[in-house]
Amino acid sequence: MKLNLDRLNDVNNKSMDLHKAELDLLSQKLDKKCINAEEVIKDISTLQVATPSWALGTGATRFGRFPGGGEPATLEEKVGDVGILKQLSGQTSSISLHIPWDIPENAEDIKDLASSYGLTFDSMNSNTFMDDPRGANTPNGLSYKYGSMCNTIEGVRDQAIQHNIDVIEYGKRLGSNSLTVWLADGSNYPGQANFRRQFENVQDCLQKIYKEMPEDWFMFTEHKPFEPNFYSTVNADWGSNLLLAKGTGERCMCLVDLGHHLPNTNIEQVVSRVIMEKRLAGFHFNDSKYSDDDLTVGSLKPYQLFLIFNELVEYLKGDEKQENELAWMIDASHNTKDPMEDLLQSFDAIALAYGQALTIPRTALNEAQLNNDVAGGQEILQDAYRTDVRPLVREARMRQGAAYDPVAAYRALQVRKQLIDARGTRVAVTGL
Ligand code: PSV
Ligand code: MN
Repeated sequence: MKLNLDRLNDVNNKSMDLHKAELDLLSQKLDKKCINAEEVIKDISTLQVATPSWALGTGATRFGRFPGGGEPATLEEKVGDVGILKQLSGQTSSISLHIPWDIPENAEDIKDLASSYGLTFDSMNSNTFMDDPRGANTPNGLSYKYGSMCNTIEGVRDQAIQHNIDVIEYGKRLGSNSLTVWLADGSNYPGQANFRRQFENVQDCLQKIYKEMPEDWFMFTEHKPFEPNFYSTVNADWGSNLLLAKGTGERCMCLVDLGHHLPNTNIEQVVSRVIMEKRLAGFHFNDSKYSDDDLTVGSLKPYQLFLIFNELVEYLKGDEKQENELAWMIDASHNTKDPMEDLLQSFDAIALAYGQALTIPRTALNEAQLNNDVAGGQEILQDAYRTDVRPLVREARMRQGAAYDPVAAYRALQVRKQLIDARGTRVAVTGL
């Protein structure tokens, strides 16, 4: 389904007078700090965040699921939903697939369909953290119950390697250029496994998969300290992740999922360290109060998100570059919200944090730091964080033909109702 853009323009036009006045005032304010609003708008427009194929339906906890209507039941419908998100936000132009949740049986057709919406395929996610009921990720018929690449049984490790190679093959046909590997591997009880043996097994498997990647592909490994294993995970933290990346190859990078850190971890410093080592893959954005809550980006800790973007802007505006383009993706789940509304809120939060970080006067911040001006450095950051940059984000969106306020437009255009009319109230969303 494609939206009628004339109606979108009508909705946008209602806010145009106020928008112009706010944008003008903000541009003047930024000018005083020697920040060019035009440049910030352009930078915001170029930040495109991938939508994960598993986020388009209502998520669940182990206590149940409360689906809404009109959810996508096929990969084709999921691609259509991302097309709508692109039209409304202007901030997403790619889709990230999880295999075997979303197997592109006719990869070339799916690629063509996506390109008719202006979409491409982002990183391919393999899955050896569960046994697919159809056996789609267990080609040798062996279980991942006691881990995949860490497993003591060679046949299970070979099967996990083969699954990842299969995922790379799908990705090649879709035009992707990276493989994301998140492993549940670890142990639930002390004594269950040998830490070192598990790590070495995983390292060995990653090296074998790496050799099968095309030369222009990148591998992203994603760390997580717990869940579904609760005593230990093999790739538990950024240090383990960096060791694995370095032990695998030059094009193996560390992915940072914002929900995969123990409470109070200084994530912005983790980001700085990984950038220093030129190994940052990019992000799985989400937010959390407790752990891997997978909530809307910026809904709980927007200041932390801003501080992470402060590190990113320092990198993006600096001279020392990594080989890879950073990968931006949302990894969230929506239990009580319309998934599309939730995703629109997340795109907005990412653009806002980026916009705020772009308005930090970096020379002044650097001087404050060199002079040990503690309060001064804090003032500079907080001033940027407390600046309402929404007019810049709205302008960036509208210049791409998208919405002034995406959630309001989604409601005004009755998108969910149209989807329910077209698809019914069925709940057979795949991949959850
Ligand atoms: C695991 O918690 C994770 O963050 C990984 O990225 C998975 O691929 C994704 O969530 C979906 O389960
Ligand atoms: Mn993730």
